[in-house]
Amino acid sequence: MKRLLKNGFPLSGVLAAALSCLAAPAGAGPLPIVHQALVAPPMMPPPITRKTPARVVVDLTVEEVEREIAPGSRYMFWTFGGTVPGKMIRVRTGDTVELHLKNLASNKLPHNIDLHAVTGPGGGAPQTLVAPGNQAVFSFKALNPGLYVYHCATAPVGMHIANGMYGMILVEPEKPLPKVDREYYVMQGEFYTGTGYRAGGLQPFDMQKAIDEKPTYVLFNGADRALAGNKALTAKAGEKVRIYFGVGGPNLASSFHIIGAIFDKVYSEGSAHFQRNVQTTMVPAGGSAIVEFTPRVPGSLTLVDHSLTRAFNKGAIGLLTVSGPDRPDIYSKGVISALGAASPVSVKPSPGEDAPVNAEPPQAHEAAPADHGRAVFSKNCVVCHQANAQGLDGVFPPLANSDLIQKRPLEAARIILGGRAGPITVNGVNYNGVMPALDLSDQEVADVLNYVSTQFNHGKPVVTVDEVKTLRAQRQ
Ligand code: HEC
Ligand SMILES: [Cu+2]
Repeated sequence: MKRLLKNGFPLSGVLAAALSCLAAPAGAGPLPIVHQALVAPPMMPPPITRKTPARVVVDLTVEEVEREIAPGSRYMFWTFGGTVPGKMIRVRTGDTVELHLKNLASNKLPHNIDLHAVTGPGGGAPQTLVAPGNQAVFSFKALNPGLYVYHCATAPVGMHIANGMYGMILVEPEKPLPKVDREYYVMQGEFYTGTGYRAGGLQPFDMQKAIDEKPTYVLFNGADRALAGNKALTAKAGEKVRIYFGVGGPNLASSFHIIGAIFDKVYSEGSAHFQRNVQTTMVPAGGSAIVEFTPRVPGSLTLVDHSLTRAFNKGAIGLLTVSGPDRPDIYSKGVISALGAASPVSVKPSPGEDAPVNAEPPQAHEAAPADHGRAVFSKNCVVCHQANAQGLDGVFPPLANSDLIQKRPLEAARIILGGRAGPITVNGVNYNGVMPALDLSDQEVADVLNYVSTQFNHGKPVVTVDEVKTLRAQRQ
């Protein structure tokens, strides 16, 4: 993965010298260029073995992806690199990070990135705001070692984070952390979906729930059971395990605890100093901790937010399966006997049987059969105009009871067909935003507008496919 920038002086004097000046601080030679390996959580990119600074090129692509948030329940996630949390970046103190933030043309919204490892305004956010189909290149020097959260900081910020736009960057100290046997990457975040926990179908984002800080889900790594079943973390008894743990939020702090383990070390708040022998560590929203422990007994360890209804009723639970020989000197079998009885009865739990995460089987729901207009609406419009088409104060105009749709349906069809930018007044309220073109067929445009008109404006179908076809022809 590593590519050293060849010292280009023999190539051509002036040009190479100029280039190397751009790439390196004054006085230093050109930094070797290293490409960041990006791996999906809960895995970590490999530890750094370099002893000197480099220019680390990170290709991070924003992807808006619809996938399961819980079995049978789907959600539109906004991600850094296609995963929640976003891909881990791993650099060394003194490195210069050259971040290429790409916003896929198929995305619907502008995004940016604020890295808590940056020294400077907005953590880089003002330098990286990109519309779909564009990329920003931004570089910064990692001055302080530590484990830092990054997140999208595009308005409404809470909404971007609540949809999954957070991850972490590990800035290793010059003298690296001691070697361990296993490293994992776990982040907690809440999700505010339109209906209840594990409700079926495509779930919209609910801004009011987010404002009230009443999440439907509190999750590790972006999905219910993301760390359970065959996706549980694993370790052998006696191995040293290190978890890079962070909280994306947007709102809740975590009382991070592992049932059945004691943290030998906690680098609180992701800093350079550690405490020993910790049971539960408090991690703030937008903060982190590095925890280390050594499982010694086979069975399941359970990762939880020890605010426990979040674990058992909202999903903040994960498993680490430990293999190895029994150690009755550390952890004996329970011996059960009737009070006053003579012969004890041994009860033998098999490893993993005690894991509460399996207590409640996932309920799969069939998505209700929806007409085409409603399907187009939930897939394409809800993300901005909201579940009941009520819009979002000052940001997205309402489609429900919209005077524009009621009085000028063909204008509405034109907007849905081609998008719109600039000042617009709906029901006497001014908005000034960008609605991207959504690449819908004539049929989809007609169906979604007729659905919105019938469902949310107490009207009738207002446009035909032929009319949309004519509008499209006029645009060309
Ligand atoms: C990425 C966010 C976004 C998405 C997705 C989106 N819109 Fe919009 N929409 C906007 C914004 C912002 C405006 C205001 C545009 C402006 O200020 O020029 C708007 C304006 C409108 C308007 C005119 C104003 C009104 O409230 O009546 C209609 C109609 C409309 N959108 C319909 C839709 C439909 C139907 C869909 C789904 C097929 C959709 N939009 C998807 C952001 C979005
Ligand atoms: Cu964003």
